[in-house]
Amino acid sequence: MFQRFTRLMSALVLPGLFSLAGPASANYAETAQGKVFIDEMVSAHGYDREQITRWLADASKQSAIIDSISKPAEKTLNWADYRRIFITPARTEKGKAFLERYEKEFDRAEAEFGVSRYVIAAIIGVETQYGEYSGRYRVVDALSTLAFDYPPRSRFFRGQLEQFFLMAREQSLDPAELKGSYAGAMGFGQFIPSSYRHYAVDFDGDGVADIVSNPVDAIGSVGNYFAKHRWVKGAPVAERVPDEQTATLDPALFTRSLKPSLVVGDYRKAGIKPVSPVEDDNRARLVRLQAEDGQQDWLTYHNFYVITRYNHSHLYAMAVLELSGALASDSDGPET
Ligand SMILES: [Ca+2]
Repeated sequence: MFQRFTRLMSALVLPGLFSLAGPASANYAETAQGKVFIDEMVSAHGYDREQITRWLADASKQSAIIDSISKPAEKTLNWADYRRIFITPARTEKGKAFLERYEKEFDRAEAEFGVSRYVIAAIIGVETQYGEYSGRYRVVDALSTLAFDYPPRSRFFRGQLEQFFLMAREQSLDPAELKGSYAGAMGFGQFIPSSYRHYAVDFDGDGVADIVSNPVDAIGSVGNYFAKHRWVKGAPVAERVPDEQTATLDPALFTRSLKPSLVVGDYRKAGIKPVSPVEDDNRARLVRLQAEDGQQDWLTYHNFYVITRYNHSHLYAMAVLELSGALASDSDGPET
């Protein structure tokens, strides 16, 4: 019934009005791309044609999603503005309560994955304020909109839509009900479907890896994500470089790629004196930030790069680093 009603609506509304109207039935099941997608889900993964058609037909195009993905905070803000969003007394206070509440599970995650509890908690804090804001869009709406109505990333999100249906089937979750961010990221740690399938773990032993509503599974899954991306236990993440050490530095030493292309020795030769216990052959990248009180230079190491594997932004990694430090201060737990 709903399907017929939405088809009727889309016939009555001029296509050009969709973007003004916000949510709208795009009837993705009847588009050329949608039909190919349905065929693939049936032939490659054995889905029931009627079922997958129904899910796609019920997906709404959301113009707000396209607006959001077109201007992510990581691309439009400087560090001062970005920091103001994520580093707040409330986020620190709630994080300490979260660490206390799940103390035993954090002990277990540190032992099993070798990842600091403060980093795991900071990721969950930056992503969703410890599960408070894990997304208001239906994932099927978000991923369908981006897969079929956002050409710049359609290939990626079409893949995520496929992964999403597979993940829902594997975890016995209803794809019509799951909610997430505008980019289809779900749960405490905002895993996109492919990450869910690769890195989510059942950390409380109930047989299901549920990172959407189970904070214990989320803690283990973030730890596992970091371990799989080669977090080095106890290694330094980044350190502030005094201004006088970078005042006359060759600009080429501020490398562009998130992946460090130089080593500590290159920076030592240029006059930078790291205080962290790092060897000359350790990978490093010098990053310049626009902070509230002027520019800051940071020498970042391998573990900083690992944080950017979670979200491809050095501002994101800085926020996680600073929040993890705030969570560790005056804490009973060991600083690692
Ligand atoms: Ca579980």
